[in-house]
Amino acid sequence: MVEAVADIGLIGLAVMGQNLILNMNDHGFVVCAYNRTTSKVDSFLENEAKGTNIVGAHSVEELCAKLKRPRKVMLLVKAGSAVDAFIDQLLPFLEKGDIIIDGGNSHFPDSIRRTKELEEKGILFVGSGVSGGEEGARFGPSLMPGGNPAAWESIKPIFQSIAAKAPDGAACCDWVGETGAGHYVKMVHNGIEYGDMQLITEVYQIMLEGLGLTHDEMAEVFAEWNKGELDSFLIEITRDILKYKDTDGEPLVTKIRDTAGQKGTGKWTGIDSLDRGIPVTLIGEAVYSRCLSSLKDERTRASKILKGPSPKFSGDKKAFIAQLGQALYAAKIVSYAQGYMLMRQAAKDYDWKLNNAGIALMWRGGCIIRSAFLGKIRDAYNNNPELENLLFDSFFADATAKAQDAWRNVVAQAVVMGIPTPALSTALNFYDGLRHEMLPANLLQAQRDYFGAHTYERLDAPGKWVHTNWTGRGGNVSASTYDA
Ligand code: 2AM
Repeated sequence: MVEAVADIGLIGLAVMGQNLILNMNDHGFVVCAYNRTTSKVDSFLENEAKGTNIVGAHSVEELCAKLKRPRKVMLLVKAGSAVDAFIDQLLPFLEKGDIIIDGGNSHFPDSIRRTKELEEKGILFVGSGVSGGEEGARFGPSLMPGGNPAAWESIKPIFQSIAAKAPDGAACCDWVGETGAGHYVKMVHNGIEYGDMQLITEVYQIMLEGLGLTHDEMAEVFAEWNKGELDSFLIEITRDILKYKDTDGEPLVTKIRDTAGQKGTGKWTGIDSLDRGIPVTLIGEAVYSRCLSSLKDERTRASKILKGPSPKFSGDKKAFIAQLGQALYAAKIVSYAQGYMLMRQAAKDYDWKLNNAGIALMWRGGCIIRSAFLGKIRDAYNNNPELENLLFDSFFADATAKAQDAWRNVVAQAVVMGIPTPALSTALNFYDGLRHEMLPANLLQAQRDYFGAHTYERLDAPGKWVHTNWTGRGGNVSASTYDA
């Protein structure tokens, strides 16, 4: 009879899995490690895990036998069929009330499905976003668990002790919501990361081409920004990157080919926003900007054919740099507001009770988008859990109001100089669109009714759909039964 000694089992001994195990061990939990290729279990126990309380298993059966009840098994394997395969292998050795946690990069619809399928079998499934890379996994990741809420009490002590801590000491891990909510929120997190990075690169291009600053001067600007409301991991690493010199003393960043890669989670967020009809324009522009960057050969040809203005700024540089910081801040607020709009809609669509303040806290530390600013978002949702839009919170409404003159000037100057600012400007366009009670969609509806008899709703008769015979020709029949 194998003794049930372990608090949790972990399957998947790639770097993320190994580091999470070591992190759990540091916090006093006994972990049982297993991997498809079992030689990795032995090598892990003999090397990285030597001298720790970590135990190993050479089969799924042995793993389950070594777990205290309710059993908790965390998967850190390749997303997709490997997760389903392990779930199938585990089921014969689990009992009702046992917990399976998927900490991989799964797409949220899979987590919705797995939660439901396993619930029918009495097994509690958790799909958890894990952010912070290898370093985060080892010393404190941001953890975003969602799924079957009945699992939370059992896994909470482990998750909250291994998670990153915000500066106030709070764990960057809380229950996100039901079924696929954890992986959904992780997806939106990644999309927001795309947006934050894109905004910083636009500001960099303006400082480089428009203001003609050196990389060391720019590093100083970022260092200054990192002391204020923009204080964040991405601003901090940008400062360090700008200062970093190649062997010849030139800034290394200038030697990097300007084509951005992507793994697809930003794209998932963009596609999801289109599916849900929520204008997450900044992340969309961030994804498209990476696409445009990768058309390097075409851009090289275009640079010789297409004309533009001279990108030289004439004016008070110091004042303009301060305005750049304001523009960056305001656009970032819009980006998070859009991300929260998307999560709000998904919560409606899937009937999730999303923990909005908790989400900001989970992103506050441990992950790439960690920033001081997320503390303010948490405050906004703590003050009003039903907040319709982040921009309606008085702190953020005031912040955007204060920043907007600078923001408008930055976008205007960039347009005049011919420097692209897709994210900074789409954020401003969204802001202006949102604050217009009347948009020109009345004309658009008229056009649709004109050419396709799609009907329109009158402002003075809400709910009443009418068709106008705009030309005097044709009939009065509306197109409610067909789409032209
Ligand atoms: P391996 O060491 O046996 O390849 C990251 O790739 C982790 O996912 C590794 O632990 C790897 O196990 C595991 N993994 C990848 N594909 C898998 C599959 N189809 N079935 C089981 N484990 C898999």
